Amino acid sequence: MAFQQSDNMHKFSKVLGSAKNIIVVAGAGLSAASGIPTFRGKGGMWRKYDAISLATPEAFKENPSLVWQFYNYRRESALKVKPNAAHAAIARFSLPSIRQSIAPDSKFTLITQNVDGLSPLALEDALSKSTDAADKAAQKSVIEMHGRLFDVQCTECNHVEFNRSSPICKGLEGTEQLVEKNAMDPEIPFSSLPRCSSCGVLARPGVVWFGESIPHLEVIEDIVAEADLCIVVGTSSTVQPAASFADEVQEQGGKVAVFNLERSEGDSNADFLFIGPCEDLLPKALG
Ligand code: BJW
Ligand code: ZN
Repeated sequence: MAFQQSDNMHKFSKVLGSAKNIIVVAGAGLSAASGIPTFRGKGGMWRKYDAISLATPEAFKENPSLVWQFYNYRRESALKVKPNAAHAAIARFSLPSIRQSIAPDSKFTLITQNVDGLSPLALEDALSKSTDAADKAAQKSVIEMHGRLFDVQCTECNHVEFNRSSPICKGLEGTEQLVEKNAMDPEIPFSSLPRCSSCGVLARPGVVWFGESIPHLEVIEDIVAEADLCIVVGTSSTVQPAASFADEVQEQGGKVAVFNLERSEGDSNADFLFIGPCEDLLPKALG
């Protein structure tokens, strides 16, 4: 029989209900309704800023001052926003007590490419509202595969510190306005940039740049290899290796459902395609 894609939420619920190993692969669209710009679409960051000069290890070597201003700006923006209904729907679904009635005896992992920390915050919030012991005991179900904006990582000893202070250091205070105008100061001295709290040398943002390997990719690959349902949310599916996870799940006989505001790379192969804002669709799909 020819492949038939569906946009039927009732049929999706049936597949969800019988899935045993569910993954959500998320991208910037998940946080769009919180007010965090995406990378590639209309108003996307890579339309205003040059990714190669800001999100590669070479760029940081060349000019850590520019790169730190960009990430300071991103940190300050992320500190001002809250998880939205899509983060909340995923977080609730990740709780065993809730999932049990929707997809009995299933395992769940959110693999997010986002570095904004909103999914872990939504999970904390969902957990704080639960009184169920199984929820409290459950393993953390969020993997932030491209790192975290609030991790500060030493360039020498690799010490990583989770740091949500604002400003991150005196030297970057107020530089957000320069970034807004795309007029960053190329000459903030090294000595005024964030330092490692353990050994004192220059630190870098704890995110994964182009050309860098994904930390613990083998753990992620094992989870993907077990999945029988891959729910792809708000990603253009253009950045590897995350862009391949859906195909891998389908190749091993699993189903794929894509939730995106617009058509995205490879979505014609998905078993389910739901076009619209994920903050509206996910609470219905996972509720
Ligand atoms: C909504 C919505 C709403 C809006 N509701 N939807 C194989 C082939 C070719 C190249 C490679 C390859 N393997 C590796 C590479 C190189 C590279 C790569 O993939 N390049 C491609 C561009 C071709 N990958 C890497 O370098 C990765 N490393 C790696 O694989 O190591 C091994 C290796 C290295 C080199 C060669 C070979 C192997 C690392 C990638 C790191 C990506 N880093 C960034 C920056 C992180 C820090 C930061 O935030 O600054 O990660 S780039 C940026 O893109 C960020 C994102 O996580 C990532 C993905 O973007 P995302 O989330 O998809 O956002 P958008 O904007 O593209 O899409 C948003 C979507 O949301 C749109 O579709 C909207 O429609 C939708 N949307 N509102 C629902 N309300
Ligand atoms: Zn150090």
